[in-house]
Amino acid sequence: MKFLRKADIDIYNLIKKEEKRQAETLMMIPSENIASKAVEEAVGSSFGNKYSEGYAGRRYYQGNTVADEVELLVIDRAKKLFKVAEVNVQPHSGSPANFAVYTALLKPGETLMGLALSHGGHLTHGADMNASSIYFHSVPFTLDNEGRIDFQELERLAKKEKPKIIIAGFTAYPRIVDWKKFAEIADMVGAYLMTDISHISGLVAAGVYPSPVPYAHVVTTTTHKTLRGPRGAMIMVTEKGLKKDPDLYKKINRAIIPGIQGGPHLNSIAGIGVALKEDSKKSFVTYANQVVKNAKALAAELNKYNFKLISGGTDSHLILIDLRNKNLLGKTAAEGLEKVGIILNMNGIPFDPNPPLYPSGIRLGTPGTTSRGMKEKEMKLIARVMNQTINEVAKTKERMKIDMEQEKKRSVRQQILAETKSLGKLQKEILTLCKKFPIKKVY
Ligand code: DSN
Repeated sequence: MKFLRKADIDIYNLIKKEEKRQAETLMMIPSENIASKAVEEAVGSSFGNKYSEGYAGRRYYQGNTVADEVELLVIDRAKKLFKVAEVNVQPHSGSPANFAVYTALLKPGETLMGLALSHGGHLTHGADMNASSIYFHSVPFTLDNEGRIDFQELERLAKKEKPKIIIAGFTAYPRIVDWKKFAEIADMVGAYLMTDISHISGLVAAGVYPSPVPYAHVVTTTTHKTLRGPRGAMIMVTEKGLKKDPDLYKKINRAIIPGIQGGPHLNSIAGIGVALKEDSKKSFVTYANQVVKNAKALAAELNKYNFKLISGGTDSHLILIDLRNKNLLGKTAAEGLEKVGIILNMNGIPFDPNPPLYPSGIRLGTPGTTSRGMKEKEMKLIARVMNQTINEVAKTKERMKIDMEQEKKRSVRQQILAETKSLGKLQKEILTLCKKFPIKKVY
């Protein structure tokens, strides 16, 4: 970064600071990952200078012959990797990708059904305050008491509400989804089945998580999670989708531009292409397998430490923990873990008695640590440090006689963490682990 360093020392220093933060902590937010140097170079390339509204062969501006080549190449790679009929690689990220599908298939006020935000669905799956429920009629479905999708309720609601789209997708669901069951219900009521595989697309590409492609009409995904690419997204149209609606791809393309976006980010598209090539390698299959093995190992250890895992465990990269038996809010636990270098997020749990800003759970995952080469042995260490951290913080809270209402105050949480003296020692353990597994970004 010699040019940046000379031109703008402030931004250069902040980038270096963030690199150091990432190097010295564990990336355990399940939607984050460490893209390769090759991906970074493509994203930083001259493609970022070009405007390319439209699609290959039909651009509004001149100078797009190379843009056409790169976009078609990336589409081709995505089609092959996911075995789909058509792909749009232009969505700037997951939220516009999902909104484009709704724009393509629904008129304002028509009905969509997605997993409730409080049960692990995404904001864009019809959550209150999101455009997906402002402009469309959203009927959420939920999980059962075991933390699994409640297909009986879904079927009952679908028959009653006759949605035009059923969304099978999530940000906090650790289990394998029964795509076939979703398809049966969608087909029963004549709905489009849209699957949002943002979290698991890398696992699907590698064949370590079942593909929804034979069952869905449309599949959306971001490209920066388990897929390990740059920030961006794709909308895939399946053979089944084209059978239901031969104009489906055209409708999706029109919804992206002129519907909701202008020019595509060609530099990100080039980066997605690089990632898709990496994702086609045998080594990526090994990586994706290890992501799941690590998550299962971590879940097993956490169970031993009496953590209450939603659904009891995981089949994927993701773990959701109900912390109520540990007497700590998710926020306090996440902040305490950040102090020791374990970066994860607070999260709502199904039927959470606490409000969304002070939820009862935490969510974590293994894509980032697996990209650094960590395996089951390291997961054991991480589980132990998590357990010690949470126990120590909870003990301090008890000693200070702090109740949950007080715990919601930032200053009180800071006080609890400052009084928990053992965090420094635990942080050193995590730092040593990070140093043993440096971030290389070469896969
Ligand atoms: N923020 C992402 C996640 O963490 O799941 C989804 O947009």
